[in-house]
Amino acid sequence: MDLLILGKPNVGKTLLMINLAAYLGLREIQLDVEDADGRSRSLRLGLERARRELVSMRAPKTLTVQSVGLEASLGRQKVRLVAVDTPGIGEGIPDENHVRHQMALTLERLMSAALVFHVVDASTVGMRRVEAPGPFDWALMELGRNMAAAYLLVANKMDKPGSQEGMRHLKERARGITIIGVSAVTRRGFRDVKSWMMRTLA
Ligand SMILES: Nc1nc2c(ncn2[C@@H]2O[C@H](COP(=O)(O)OP(=O)(O)OP(=O)(O)O)[C@@H](O)[C@H]2O)c(=O)[nH]1
Ligand SMILES: [Mg+2]
Repeated sequence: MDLLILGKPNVGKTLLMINLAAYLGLREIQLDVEDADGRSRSLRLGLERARRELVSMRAPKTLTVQSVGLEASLGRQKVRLVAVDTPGIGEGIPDENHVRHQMALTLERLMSAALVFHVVDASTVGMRRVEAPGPFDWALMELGRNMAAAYLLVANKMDKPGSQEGMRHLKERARGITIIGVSAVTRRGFRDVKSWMMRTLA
C-alpha cells in the first residue's frame, strides 16, 4: 500500500518522510531509489545520514522517486505501508525530458496510491517563491477532493514565522479538505498525522 508524498520543491517532503519513519519507530531506513532509466537500487541509511544526504535547502534536491517501507500499529494489527517520496513539482510542464518523466511517474503513482500527503510550506503562502502554494497546489487540492485515495493536505514548516497566517489562508482555500499543520523539524503535528492515517486505514 503506497503513501505518496508530493508537492512543490523545497516544501519538506523528504524530511517529513524521514522524520515520520523515525516517529513510527524506524532506526534506519531502507531506501529504494528508482533511477531515471527505470532500474531501482536499494540503500540502507541511518536516520542522521539520511537527513544529511537526502534533505537540502537547495531545491531541487530529490530528483527521482524514492521509497521507504514503514510499519504502523493499528490497534493490535500492524499495517505495512510504502512511503513514496517524489521530486518537487513546479508550475507548468518542465522542459527537460528526465524531469518531465519523473513528473509523469509521480502522477502515475497518484492513481494507485492508497494515501496521499500533499505537502505545502505554510510559511510561504502569498509569497512570490517557487515553493509558495500556487496554481499547481490549488489544482491538486481539487483533485484531492475527488480522488479515490485518502488525501491529506499537510501544511508544513509550522515552526516558521508567518506560518500561522499562512495556515489561516490555506484553511479558507481548502474548505472541505482535511488539513493538518506540522513541522517536519520539530515533529509537531505528527501525532495528528498518525491518527489520521490510522483512522483512514481502519
Ligand atoms: N523550519 C523548517 N524547515 C523545514 C521543515 N521541513 C523541511 N525543512 C527544510 O526545508 C528544506 C527542504 O527540505 P526537503 O525535505 O529537502 O524538501 P523537499 O520538499 O524534499 O525538496 P525537493 O526534494 O527539492 O522537492 C531543508 O532545508 C529542510 O531542512 C520544517 O518543518 N520547518
Ligand atoms: Mg526531497
